[in-house]
This record gives sequence, C-alpha cells and structure tokens, in this order.
Amino acid sequence: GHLTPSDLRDILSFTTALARAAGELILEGSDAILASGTVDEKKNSVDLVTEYDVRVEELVKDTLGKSYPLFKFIGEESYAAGSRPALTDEPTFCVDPIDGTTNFVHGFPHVCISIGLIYQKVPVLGVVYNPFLDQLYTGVKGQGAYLIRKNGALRIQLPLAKPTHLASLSKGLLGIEWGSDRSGPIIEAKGESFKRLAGDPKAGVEKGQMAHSLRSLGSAALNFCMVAQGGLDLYWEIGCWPWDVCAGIVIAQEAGGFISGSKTSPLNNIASDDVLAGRKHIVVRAIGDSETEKGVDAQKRLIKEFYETVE
Ligand code: 2AM
Ligand code: CA
Ligand code: CA
Ligand code: CA
Repeated sequence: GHLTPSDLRDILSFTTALARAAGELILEGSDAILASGTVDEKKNSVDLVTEYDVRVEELVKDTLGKSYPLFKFIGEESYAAGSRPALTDEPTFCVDPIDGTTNFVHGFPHVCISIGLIYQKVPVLGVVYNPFLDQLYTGVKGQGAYLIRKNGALRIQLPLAKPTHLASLSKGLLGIEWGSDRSGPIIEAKGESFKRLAGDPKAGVEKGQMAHSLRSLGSAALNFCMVAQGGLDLYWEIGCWPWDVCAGIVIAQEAGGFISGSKTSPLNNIASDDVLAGRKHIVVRAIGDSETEKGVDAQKRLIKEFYETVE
C-alpha cells in the first residue's frame, strides 16, 4: 500500500525505540569484545566483524519483521549470509547493525546502529543512534531532521548550524575515510585525493585552497549526521553500501544538505561510485564541472547502484 506522512511518523517512533534497544546490545557487546571477544576478518585483515554485528542485526530484523511483516529487509550481515532480496518499489528497511565496526573493536566511541527505510527506491526515513555518546539522529522525508540527546530534541538545520564564512570547500572541515578496501590502486588514488585536499602542492593544489583539515570518523552514517549538524562541511566516500548511506542520506537531506555522487569529479580519481554530502554549493564545487544530479535522482541511483554492485 501507500506510505503516508502519518505512517512514516509511526515507523519513526517504532524504529527510534528499536535503535535504542539495539544500542543497549551494542554497549553490552563492547564490554564483552574489549574484555575477551573474538574479532573475525571478512575480505581482508581490516574488514572486521564480531558476533555482535550479527546479533544486533538479528534483533533488529526479527523486531521489524514482527511489526512490519510486509516490508522487505536489507541488512549488511543478512546480505553477507546470502539473503539478498531484489530492490523493488516496496517499503524496504535497510539496516547496518553496527556502523563503525573497526571503532567498535577498538573502543573508539564513534559507532552507531543505522536504520533506514527505502520506498519506491528512495530513502525516506533514517534513524542513527550512537549509544556511546547517547546521540540519536532522525530524519523523515518532508518532516525534518532532529538530534535527540538526554536534555531534549533539537531540530537540525544547516543554514543555522554554522556561520557562512566557515562553510566552503577550501577552509572546510572535510570527512573522508580509508575504507576497508586496501587494494593498491584504491588506496593510492584515495591518498592522492586526500593529499590534494590537505594542500600538498605536488598534488596540484593552489595556495590557500586547502581544507582546514580532514577527519575520518570511521562510520559512514555518522559522517552524514555530522554534515547534518554542520560539523563537517563535506563528506566524500567511495565504496559505500546502501546500509551505510540509507538513513544518513535522509538525515543530511532533511537538515538542508545536498547529496550527490559522481564518477568524474576531481576528487574521484578512482572512477567508482562515490557519495558526496554537504551544503549544495560545497558539493557542487567538489564535483566541479561534472554533472550534478537532482537530489532525488542521485539518491535513487546511489541506493540502486550501491546495492547492485557485484563483489
Ligand atoms: P562498517 O563499519 O559497517 O563495516 C568506514 O569507511 C565506513 O565505511 C564504515 O561506515 C564502514 O562500515 C564502511 N565500509 C565498509 N566497507 C567499506 C569499503 N569497502 N569501502 C569503504 N567503506 C566501507
Ligand atoms: Ca562491515
Ligand atoms: Ca557500514
Ligand atoms: Ca556494519
């Protein structure tokens, strides 16, 4: 059936409570993993997974399945285990049980549960909860983005979050990530882009054009939330999956951010699908002369292409 704004509000309360419950399990898991837990390697020695990634996804998948039996479910660990439903126009939850697993196993407190909802192939709702810092971010298409902490809920709106003179690509604070694909060409190309952003003259940067600094939070979802909050001026990443970006896209967009992607931007010397989030003029500058897509087109494409990427 059709998803109304009121349905989305109901789903938001449900998924917010669920994210908090998942957060409790993540905190419990952190103590266990740091004390004596086993960390397994997936594709290489930096692609990590723990039993808690799987347990949190089971909790979320089972709970959603009971209340929303007709909705489809896409999750990182289910996908890894071979459960890969086709992406359709039906309502589809898109979940990353632990985003920032590397942080999780190191006790670096930028870790979250990310619950997104896709409808007609567009992300329409996102809940991202960091239980270590007790920060919960929400976004619902057309209904705004919020940061909820112990002391209350705050509507987040980019134009109000930061003085304009600080918000540019040069002089910005930029979110970038090394990712878990460390194959030579990828890491070399990323390194070149990062050097350019950091101001290495040999990498072709004009004086005064470098970023204030680069930050790697280690969680894609939290990078989007930090863009929404105004803490990062741009988030740029290559190698994402739909569960990394689904919830965060809605939160950043509802806070007034712009989402795009480009295989041909000056940042993207890997020519693989990337994602950019930030204020529109900053994203447009980062993309340069290459084509900028309309927000919804870019989001649709990102979810679809990220999902249909063949390993
Ligand atoms: P994870 O912790 O759920 O595995 C770090 O770059 C961020 O990107 C994390 O959100 C991480 O999610 C995600 N990520 C996972 N695999 C990646 C890859 N191959 N390339 C880039 N990012 C990846
Ligand atoms: Ca992972
Ligand atoms: Ca992830
Ligand atoms: Ca994960």
